[in-house]
Amino acid sequence: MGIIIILSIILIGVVIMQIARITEISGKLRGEEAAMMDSNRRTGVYMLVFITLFLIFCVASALYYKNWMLGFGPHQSASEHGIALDGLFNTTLFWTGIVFVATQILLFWYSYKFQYKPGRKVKFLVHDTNLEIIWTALPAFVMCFLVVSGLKVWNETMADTNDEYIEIEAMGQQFNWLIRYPGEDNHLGERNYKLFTASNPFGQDWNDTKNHDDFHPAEIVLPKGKKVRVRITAKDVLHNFDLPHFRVKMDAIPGLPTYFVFTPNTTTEEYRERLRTVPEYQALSDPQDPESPLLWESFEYELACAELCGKGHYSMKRLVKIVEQEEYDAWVLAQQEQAWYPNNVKGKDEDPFKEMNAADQLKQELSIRKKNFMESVNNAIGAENPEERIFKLDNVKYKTGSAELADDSMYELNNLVEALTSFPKLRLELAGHTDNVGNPVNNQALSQRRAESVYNYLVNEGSIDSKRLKAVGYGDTKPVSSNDNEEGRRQNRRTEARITSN
Ligand SMILES: [Cu+2]
Repeated sequence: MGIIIILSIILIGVVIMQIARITEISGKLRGEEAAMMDSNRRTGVYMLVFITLFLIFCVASALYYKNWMLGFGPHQSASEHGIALDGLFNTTLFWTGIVFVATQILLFWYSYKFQYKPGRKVKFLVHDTNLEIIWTALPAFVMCFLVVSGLKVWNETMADTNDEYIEIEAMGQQFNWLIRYPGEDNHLGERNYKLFTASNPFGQDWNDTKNHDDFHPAEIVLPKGKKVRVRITAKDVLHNFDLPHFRVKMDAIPGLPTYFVFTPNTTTEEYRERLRTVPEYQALSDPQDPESPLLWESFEYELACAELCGKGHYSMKRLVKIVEQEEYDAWVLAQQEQAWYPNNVKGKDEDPFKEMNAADQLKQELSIRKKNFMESVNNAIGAENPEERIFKLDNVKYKTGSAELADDSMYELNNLVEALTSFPKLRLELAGHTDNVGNPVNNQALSQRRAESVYNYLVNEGSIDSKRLKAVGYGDTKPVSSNDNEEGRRQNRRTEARITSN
């Protein structure tokens, strides 16, 4: 393809050269001056034809593509400041457009009008002060007007007001955008570039607890009508945070955080509604698939990178959704589950709160166990059927082959002490059971001694009246599950409390 294009260009060059030579030779035959005038007139006419076609093409293409262009037709800005910004662009386009059209027409018209004619003399204009004043003052005035109104819009847009806002962070890297939301506390935590690792893509400082609820969603979701401040940073090279539909565009510079403040004022759904009646958006979103939604139905806002930052630049796209406040709140709640710290850092080596967290976790687990245990005690007390007036001491464990209580059995035994204290009339039979592995006599003896260990703990450590308790060892005589597999045997080795009266 490339070779064909190059060959065509060379060929066209050769053709033009040949035509020029033929004109030259024919000129010699007809007389120089007549030939030159003839050629001038023809060139002048060509110029007029060209500028006419060119201007028609400019206007026609603008009309043809108007429904795709941001700032026109359905593509009004989806943010508040964007409307002022579009106005600015339109004003600039209006003035520069007048100058553009006028200069182009004059340029080409003059080349026709002032072509060589025998006897015509050039008029020399040495100096004209009035003319100088006019062509200096006029552009200066227009420029001042454009620059001042531009500064006004810029200052209003970028003003860091005291209004309430949602702050999010976007960090560009080759080749994607990392997004960070502040989580429940509404504050983004501290970060430091020295902390970048594979498991810490933002370099968040986990010592700062404000980081603990920050989450990193795959897409940007924002509520309609709320002010948003985006912190814009870059990890490696220059990127550019570009939300074209919101007229938000700002460089992301490594080492120099920038920001942009904007207020989305159109939800994704509302924007689709705008495109609904536009003929250009009635086509299939996937021309190969007749089932695919129409273009207006599948419209989505997007975040792009507007800086040529490397080979994968084109892939730096993120979905942006603008929703109503309630939907946003629900989304934040769901994303909160996936907060980075609890899912990727907590309890790991890089977690500065590792030990504290481990203690917290045990505490939490014990409180759940306690709640479940008390529930089973209450159920057993409330039950009519004698077979249901039993609760298991699942978390009472013994050292292997011995009746000595394992260290963490005390948590459940203390719960049992509490239950016995709050139900002073409660009397229990403490029943030890084993699986059928080994000698039945030994099993019976072991289960008896294990039941007695529990009995002793309750009486000695819990100060429970010994008359309320009785320890019985049943050995392997009362299995609750099959002894043929490990899971069944595990269920059979157990200690239970049977309510004898209450
Ligand atoms: Cu980029």
